Amino acid sequence: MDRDDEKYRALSGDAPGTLLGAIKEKLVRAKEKMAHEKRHQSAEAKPAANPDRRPDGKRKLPPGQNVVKKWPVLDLGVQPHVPKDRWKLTVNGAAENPVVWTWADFLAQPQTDIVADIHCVTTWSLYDSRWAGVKTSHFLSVVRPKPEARFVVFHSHDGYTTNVPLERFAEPDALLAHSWNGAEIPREHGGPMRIVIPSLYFWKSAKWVRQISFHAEDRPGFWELRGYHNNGDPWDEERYG
Ligand SMILES: Nc1nc2c(c(=O)[nH]1)N[C@H]1C(S)=C(S)[C@@H](COP(=O)(O)O)O[C@H]1N2
Ligand SMILES: [Mo]
Repeated sequence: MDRDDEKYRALSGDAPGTLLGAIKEKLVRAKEKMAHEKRHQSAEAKPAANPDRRPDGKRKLPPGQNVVKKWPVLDLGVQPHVPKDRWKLTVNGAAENPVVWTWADFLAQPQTDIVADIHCVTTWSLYDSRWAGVKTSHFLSVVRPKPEARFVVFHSHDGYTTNVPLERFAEPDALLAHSWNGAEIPREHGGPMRIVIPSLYFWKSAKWVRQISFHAEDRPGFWELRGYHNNGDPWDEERYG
């Protein structure tokens, strides 16, 4: 087993039959290299870079970001097809009520809309997406993390994982989302269900989610193991570790 194989094994300690083997290794390598070289890091804060303000008066564009009008697609080279009638969301780890939801269960939960900006670590930002789905705060009220649970890991159908502290996951504008701007989230953007955590760089918003795990200890995910920052707050420009 060579070094790369070992890395993938290490990361895919979950789903047998994920599509990791099909990942575009070159692409992963290139992004990993960028992370190590700390590309895209702005030399200094740019207070006057964009005059746009949020409703609360704060700047709308985090440091080092550029606004795009078209929504880019980023993945590991595979875009899993997950039919809704076979979709399942499994909760495990430190939770009092580790549910398994079908699509019908998911849609039977209270539904919420939020409007938020997307900030990708590769420096694009997309303003004003309207997402619909189930608030993470509602989800948490159902699954009830145990007192020791402090971190959340998302596991996706393409083998991707990413980690967030429980309190970031619980933020009031974070969603388990199924719709974007009035239509179902397209497959390439993570449909039928993806996570949306607007306060963090978009790599923390896992697409094609199949499992949500609660842990007492932090467990870095796919990009966090490859040089991305563990927290990923765009306002603090936490791009690379
Ligand atoms: N399952 C999965 N989720 C993922 C990724 C991925 O490769 N697989 N890429 C992440 C990264 S790096 C980004 S920037 C966003 C891209 O989402 P988009 O393609 O909808 O723009 O998804 C994040 N979630
Ligand atoms: Mo990204």
